[in-house]
Amino acid sequence: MSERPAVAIIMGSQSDWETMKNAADTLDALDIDYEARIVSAHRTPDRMYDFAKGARDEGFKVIIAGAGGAAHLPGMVAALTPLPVFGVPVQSKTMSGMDSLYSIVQMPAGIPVGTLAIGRAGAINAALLAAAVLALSDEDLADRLDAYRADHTASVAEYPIDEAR
Ligand code: RP5
Repeated sequence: MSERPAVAIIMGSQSDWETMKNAADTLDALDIDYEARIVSAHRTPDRMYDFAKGARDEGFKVIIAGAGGAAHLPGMVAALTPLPVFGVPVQSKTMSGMDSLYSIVQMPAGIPVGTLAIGRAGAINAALLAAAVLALSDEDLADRLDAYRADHTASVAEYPIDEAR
């Protein structure tokens, strides 16, 4: 039997996938298995409860949860599982994601959600944080993460160029 993925990427809606796919692409680049699921706190609360309660037994080690608007998914899931939860505020149309950010970031003491930036940057960094957590007990992954970071550094030119030319 093949091992279950270590990372779960969950999101409140299909419409969040455009953002959360950036997390998936980053995990792909690091050769980390993941499973992506739509789990809505308010539209599929039973699915959310079952997922969160069973996540550790399913073999997941880290959960990346993206949601927008009244984004209670990451906090609700964090309340139901001991696994680390990284929350990604999805950029909403009405408030540009500030509603999502505030909904996720201000958890009362006792139930943490590691909150990332709004949108694409947050999704990518959530994946990199998940990788860093998993790399603590996986030397091969630690090497891949070092290489990824070295590539990132190498991609930055020392001098700016005039792109209009
Ligand atoms: C939230 O409502 C989702 O996380 C999504 O960001 C937002 C809008 O959802 P849709 O109306 O596009 O399904 O639950």
